[in-house]
Amino acid sequence: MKELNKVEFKKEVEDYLKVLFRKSINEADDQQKFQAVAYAVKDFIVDQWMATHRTYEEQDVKTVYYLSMEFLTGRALGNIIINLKGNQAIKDAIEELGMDLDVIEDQEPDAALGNGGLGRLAACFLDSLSTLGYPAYGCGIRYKYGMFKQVIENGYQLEKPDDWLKYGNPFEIKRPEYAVEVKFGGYVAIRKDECGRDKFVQENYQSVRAIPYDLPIVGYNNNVVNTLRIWDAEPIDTFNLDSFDKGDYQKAVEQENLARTICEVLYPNDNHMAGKELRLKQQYFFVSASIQRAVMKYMEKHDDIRKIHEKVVFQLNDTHPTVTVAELMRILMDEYNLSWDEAWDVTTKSCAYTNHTIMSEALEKWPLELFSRLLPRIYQIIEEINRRFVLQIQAAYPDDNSKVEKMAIIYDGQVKMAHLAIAAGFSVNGVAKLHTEILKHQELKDFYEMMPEKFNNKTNGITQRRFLLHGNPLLAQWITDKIGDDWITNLKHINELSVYADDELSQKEFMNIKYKNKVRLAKYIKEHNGIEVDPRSIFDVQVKRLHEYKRQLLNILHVMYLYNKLKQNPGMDFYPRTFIFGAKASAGYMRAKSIIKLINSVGDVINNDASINGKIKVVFIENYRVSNAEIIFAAADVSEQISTASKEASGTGNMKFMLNGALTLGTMDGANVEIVDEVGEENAFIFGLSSDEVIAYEHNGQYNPRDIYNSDADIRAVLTQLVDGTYSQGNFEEFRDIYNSLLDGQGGRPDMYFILKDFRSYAEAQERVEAAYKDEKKWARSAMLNTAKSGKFSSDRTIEEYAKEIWHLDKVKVEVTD
Ligand code: 26W
Repeated sequence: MKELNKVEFKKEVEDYLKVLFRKSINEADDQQKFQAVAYAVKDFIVDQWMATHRTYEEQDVKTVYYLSMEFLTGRALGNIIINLKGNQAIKDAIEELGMDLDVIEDQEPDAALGNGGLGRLAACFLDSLSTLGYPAYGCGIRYKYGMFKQVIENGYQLEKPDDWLKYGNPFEIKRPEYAVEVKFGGYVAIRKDECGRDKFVQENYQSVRAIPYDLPIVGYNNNVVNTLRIWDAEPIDTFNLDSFDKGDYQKAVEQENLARTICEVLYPNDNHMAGKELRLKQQYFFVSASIQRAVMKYMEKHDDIRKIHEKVVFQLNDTHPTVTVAELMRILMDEYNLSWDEAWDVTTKSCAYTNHTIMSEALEKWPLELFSRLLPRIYQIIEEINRRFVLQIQAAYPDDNSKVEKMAIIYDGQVKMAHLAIAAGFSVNGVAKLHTEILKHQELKDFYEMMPEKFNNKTNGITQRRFLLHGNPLLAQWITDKIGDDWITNLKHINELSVYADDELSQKEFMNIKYKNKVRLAKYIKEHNGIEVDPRSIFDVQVKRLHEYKRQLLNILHVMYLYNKLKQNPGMDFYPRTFIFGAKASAGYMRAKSIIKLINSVGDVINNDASINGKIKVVFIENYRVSNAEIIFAAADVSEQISTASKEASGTGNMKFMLNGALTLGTMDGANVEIVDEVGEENAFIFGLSSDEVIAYEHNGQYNPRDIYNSDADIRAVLTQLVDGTYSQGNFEEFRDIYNSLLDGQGGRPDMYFILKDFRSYAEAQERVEAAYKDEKKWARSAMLNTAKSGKFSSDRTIEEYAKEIWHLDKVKVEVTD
């Protein structure tokens, strides 16, 4: 690794301030200083970036293209610095320039090009790919506005635009030389080519120019810099007089508008398919651009397109990029003259699909009318894929007509993207053991029975470099002092901490670091919420997207229940607790927004009730995002992972908490199951229905929350408080919808997510949490063991599995020559 030279670096920062802003250090503001530092860092990595790509070309490596609508990368500067092992040199340089690295890092807006789990997973995967030395491109969209900024006003969520590119992005490089054209609409005509063959050509279409921007993904201490390539759209030509003459004025305007709108904004829906035309345009836009470029790049160095799968593999991050299948077929047949069978052979050897959710409202299905109008050639190809797939189903199940109904790609007037991905992909994976089992035996049962060899599990992971080394520097240093720094690139080593779990001095040190991190978070909360919280209280944290299945409602109902108990019995034995929430609700998800309001309203009442002596505090952290997540995970005692069993595919927040020494309070859902396997049930708090029980109730309809309401006075009291104005200043209607959802269900099933059913079990688990926390040594031991046993949950492990079992990639070593 090239060493970072402090003196040179300082000069670079000063030069950039001059060149970019015509300012000296003393005149520049913090944002300008951040920009100058970022450019200086980019300067340093660009040699490695070039060397990486030179090495890839020389060795003619196989490359994975990770196609994703979302990359929730967060801030880049701090992460790049730690991956360069340049923390100290850069910190010193910056200090000598009279600046503070934390302040500089704080100037960078989060790149929030994602909603939640799926987008953040993609970002962790890129970090691991580079650190492990695997050749990879991330392919996505350069949204002008990322995930909205959440502002809480009066307890309500408001959405503000996230203008993350306002000051420009110092890390990106625009690559107009790689621009490609992407076509929409029109019709498909059959024309003769120069050799007299029939050709399918799209005519009378509208098109845009896709322009890539490259972002560096820096591996840890290994010279490897992969590329995250995000596409922007520009109008194909500027308005020319020709169009006027031809009377195409209208079309020229429409094309301009198309280019302007495609990359405007990230859809802020998590686990909910809205079915908007613009969303399908976004999908085809970035897929077509990425696949065109991948094919061109391959053909620059090879001559037989029939072998592209030997050098290229496309991983589809959920169904969002599934048009890849048809786009690749189109390019192979229409542009490279492959026959259907040849093209299908290549396509089915190069596409693999990851499923991230079983929530039925998340499944992507597009109306035929919309799909065929927007993507006429792609639609033709999907029709033919479907026709052949249906024949295959019929051949496999000649006596069972229901199979076609359940498995066809086109059915009921819709294109079913998951079915397309499964039919064409060579691999279908779930993201945690339990999730994969549910896919195989419930949701995708028919597909599994027909094509069992495609199905496999890849349990998710997270990068310890961002979520421990960067986010929790005190703990990171302590761990390194104890066991050395191998854990940074091989998290299995963190298990060596286990021997310290019973050592009282180590326990004290560990909890002392936790305390300091709680003080850091308390300061953040004071500054951002104006609420005073006691760092000695239990920090009980639930941060994730707001969704009914994630059951933030169970958490806050339990807070209401505890508060009632405390009011009834002020002298009761009660360990002070701070309940911390952070969650964005999709802008149109009314019930989710109402739950945010409830959390804030409950907080207002409880936090201002002097009679309980601050024993309970409720904090809603505004605008939860990657940058404040790092601070939150480091400070948590209790990790709330309380989804209705079977609904959370994996969860990844659960792993970040564990890594930072929080104890999981959770259901046997998603990766929680594997967390408990690793750390032991005695070091977690498990409660609630199992996934089998939930699924059984869903089938037999035998659950009636009214029975619980009628028989349990405490629950009844809490529910009544939703509609008697206790938390809404006398407004009985404010939380009526939440109340109804639990008891009436309005068309759907009442209490679909089994909140009342799991309530008692949850409350009892919470009692175990309190009892455990009171035993300081025992808690410290459990907390340390959580960190020690988190080795499995590194995204490095996950990526090794993908690389070996799905992608078949080789690792590359990169040398930088000056
Ligand atoms: C079409 C609308 C839409 C948008 C986003 C549907 C589905 C999604 C994502 C697949 C939702 C998502 O982020 N799923 C989460 O993926 C994580 C990474 O695998 C898992 O850890 C979470 O359990 C899962 O909810």
